[in-house]
Amino acid sequence: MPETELILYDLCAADQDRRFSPYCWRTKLALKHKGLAFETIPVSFGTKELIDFSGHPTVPVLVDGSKTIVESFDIARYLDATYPERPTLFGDEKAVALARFVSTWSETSMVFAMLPLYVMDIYEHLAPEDLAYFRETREQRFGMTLEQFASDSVEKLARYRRVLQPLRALLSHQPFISGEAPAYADYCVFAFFASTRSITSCKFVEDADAVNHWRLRMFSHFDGYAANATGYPV
Ligand SMILES: N[C@@H](CCC(=O)N[C@@H](CS)C(=O)NCC(=O)O)C(=O)O
Repeated sequence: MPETELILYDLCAADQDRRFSPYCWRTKLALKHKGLAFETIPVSFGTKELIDFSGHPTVPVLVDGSKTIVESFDIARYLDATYPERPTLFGDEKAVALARFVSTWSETSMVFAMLPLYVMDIYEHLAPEDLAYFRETREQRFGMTLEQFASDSVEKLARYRRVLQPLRALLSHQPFISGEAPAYADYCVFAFFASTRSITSCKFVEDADAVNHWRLRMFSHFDGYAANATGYPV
């Protein structure tokens, strides 16, 4: 029987191999965890009409045969429900609730502290035709220019590292967020490190930090899947 083949629409920079969407990284890592074969189709801000068929404005968009699934957390839930015979991404329903908290923490508190540190790196890696869209939409979101948002980077890096304290404390006790082995909560957070590596050499954490040790474990997971993607040195 042929392996299941799923299709993922994945955000790319000017260089189509640089995949910088953390939410798409969550889905790629979830698919690897399930052991499902998949192909990615690069989508840039300027070619977003490629996902018009989904009726949804953001990637990831996953196509599984006749089904189209959107929103990274919903995709992970879908994969566990549809492929229950493969390794679970969550475990039981209580673990889903906890993973949802981790997901929300990472895409609010953590990313708002992290984004000023790499927003200009995104900008510098985009295709010329995507620059105006990115600047306009993000400046509207931030309520200031990209340059203002990215200013005071030394102070902002220190603040970001303080925001990581709950993660640091957890990873001082156990190798992964999910315990002895990584699962979806790990992918939710690590996705931001995997995605930023495609556009910046900044590692965001100090070498001795427990978060860095976990980050390196995650990069080497799945035979170095994330480490082998196009990007700066791990
Ligand atoms: N809540 C969504 C967030 C997805 C998202 O924000 N994707 C961004 C890329 S990282 C996107 O597609 N942006 C399109 C745009 O800004 O036009 C999820 O979890 O899937």
